[in-house]
Amino acid sequence: MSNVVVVGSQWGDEGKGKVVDWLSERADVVVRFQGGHNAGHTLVVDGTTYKLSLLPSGIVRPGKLSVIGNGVVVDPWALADEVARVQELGVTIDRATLRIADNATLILPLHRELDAFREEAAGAGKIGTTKRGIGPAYEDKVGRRAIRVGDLAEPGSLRDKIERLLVHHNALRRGLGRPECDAGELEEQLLEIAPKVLPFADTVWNLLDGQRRSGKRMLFEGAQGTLLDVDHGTYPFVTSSNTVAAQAAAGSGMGPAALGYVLGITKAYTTRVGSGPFPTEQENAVGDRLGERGREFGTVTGRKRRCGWFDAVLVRQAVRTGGIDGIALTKLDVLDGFDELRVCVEYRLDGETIDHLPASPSAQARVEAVYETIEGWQESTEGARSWAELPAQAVKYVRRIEELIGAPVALLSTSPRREDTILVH
Ligand code: 2SA
Ligand code: MG
Repeated sequence: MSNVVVVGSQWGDEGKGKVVDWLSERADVVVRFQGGHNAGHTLVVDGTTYKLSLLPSGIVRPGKLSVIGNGVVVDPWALADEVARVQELGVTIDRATLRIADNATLILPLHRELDAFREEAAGAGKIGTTKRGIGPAYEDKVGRRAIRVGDLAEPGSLRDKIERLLVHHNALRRGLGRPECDAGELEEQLLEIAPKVLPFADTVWNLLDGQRRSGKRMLFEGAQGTLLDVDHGTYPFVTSSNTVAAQAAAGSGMGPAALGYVLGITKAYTTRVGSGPFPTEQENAVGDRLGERGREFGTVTGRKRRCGWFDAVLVRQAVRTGGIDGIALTKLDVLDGFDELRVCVEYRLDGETIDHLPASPSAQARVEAVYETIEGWQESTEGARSWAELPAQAVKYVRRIEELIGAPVALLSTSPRREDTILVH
């Protein structure tokens, strides 16, 4: 197996956790390269359920190295909590199993607060963020005033960095009518949490380069999905990082040639949490049924997900912008028992037919899905472990999706259990 990058090809929650876990068994190193604890991956291993947010999925498997790359935004308190929670389930987490890039940006309490203040102030125009402080932390990174993991190891200069950061934030907070932050208090908080983070800090690009040279197999674990990418997604209703596969290189400090196969995790229908355009959304019995059968609630925030038909236009766009070589199709069993299924094959915009989602937010909100109807199947596909076990109509549905998106289905997942995975090619 070459190295593999796993990305979501829709709006996140495609079932990446299970596929990453399946692949991590075959990898030596598992690397996260963007996002933070806004991600939520549920893994079921030997009957134990692990809910991971920030830690790479490799952490639950003995003998794997898990790496949090420079492209990730790290909330040190969330990290410490998650490490403690996973350790309680019997997992060993130490420097042999976890490393964190010393040049990764920290999420601070003021970022979480700012995220919440802004969402509250935005009313109906809110993004529907996870309120983890992700956006504000990335803003500070790009604004060149962030506190980074490695800064915790230099207590002598920490105060200066905090004061520089607070010039910006306190002006912002005054403008929002919120109390200012105290530099001394933040310094104290950071020095207190530092011993929980610094044991894992490392020069990750160098470590990964060495791992690669010694032939170790790497799995790059994406969070969220292509339509939430800050450039290629449904801007401004996106997250604040690049979620496409190319970010695996920049967000870990490896060259693009290190990435290998790009696997796009794709749900057999479509869901989205938070606000923003969703052309195939079904605010009706169909959407309710997909949500109930698919148990569509967020791992991290427990929010109910919006549900709709499969949108081949969006996934085709994700295949192209992300360089997706093949997809893992998940949750096909949720479609069992429908008389008819619909798949969006193109859009209508102001009387014209278009084959992609335009960049303009107002155009995105106006596009209408054009559907093709495919006959459903009444048999259960849940737990199918071979192609031959699938009803003929289910095979037809999968084949039509491949044709429409221009990428092959490499894996088919037919239940949350890792054994229920069909390797197609
Ligand atoms: P943010 O917090 O700034 O990243 O939010 C911006 C938008 O990105 C969406 N977003 C997500 N969408 C789906 N799943 C996500 N992760 C968790 C999960 C979600 C949860 O995997 O289950 O538990 O609710 C995720 N993270 C960010 C978010 O909804 C905004 O639209
Ligand atoms: Mg998720």
